[in-house]
Amino acid sequence: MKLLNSLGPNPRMVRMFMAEKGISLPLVDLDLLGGENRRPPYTDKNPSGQIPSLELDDGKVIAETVAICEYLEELHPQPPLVGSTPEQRAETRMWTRRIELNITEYMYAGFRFAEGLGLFENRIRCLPDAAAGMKTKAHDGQEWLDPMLAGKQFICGDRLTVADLVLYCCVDFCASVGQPIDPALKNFNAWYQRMDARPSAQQTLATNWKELGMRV
Ligand SMILES: N[C@@H](CCC(=O)N[C@@H](CS)C(=O)NCC(=O)O)C(=O)O
Repeated sequence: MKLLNSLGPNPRMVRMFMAEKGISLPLVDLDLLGGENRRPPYTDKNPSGQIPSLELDDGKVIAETVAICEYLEELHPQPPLVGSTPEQRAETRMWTRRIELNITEYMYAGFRFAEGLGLFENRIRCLPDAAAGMKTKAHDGQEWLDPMLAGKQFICGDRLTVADLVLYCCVDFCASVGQPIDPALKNFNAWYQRMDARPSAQQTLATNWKELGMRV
């Protein structure tokens, strides 16, 4: 089994999940900036043309970060980052979906339609006029989340989960490319600082991120 990997917050999220669990897998690096992910043979494996993917020993390919993490959790249940009871798993999935639908998808679209336009305009349909609105929607989602983080270590209370990793990797990246964290969101900022201090966050950050100008 190997992880098809590259620069970027989504591959970083899976690597951070693996680091938290102590899972080590061979990494195969693809040239995202050069568009290797948008042509065969990669698109024969993952037709969405996005990275990461997990290639199993029998050649099957699992794509989508959260699906990859769920699969890895089934193979390596400890420490649980989805959950060890039906209730915990449901709570994690509820929050992961809320985070993706209300925050991270808007943040990524805001980036792709603005600062990332040069990279994305020939890959996907980009709507530059919508960029500011996407960022506003992302901010609305963060503002909605902020009071619910009060008094909590993590999104699911005292349990670190994949929902935290999805949000952290996106926020950390986007803050470095034009979507700074609003200082008014006190709980959100404190949560971000706690996540950023984790060894897994530091271990998965590209050593040349400053040179690249983005936290990937
Ligand atoms: N929904 C996908 C998103 C993956 C994604 O957006 N990956 C980015 C890297 S962070 C990518 O492949 N970007 C290059 C491209 O889209 O061409 C997932 O969860 O795996």
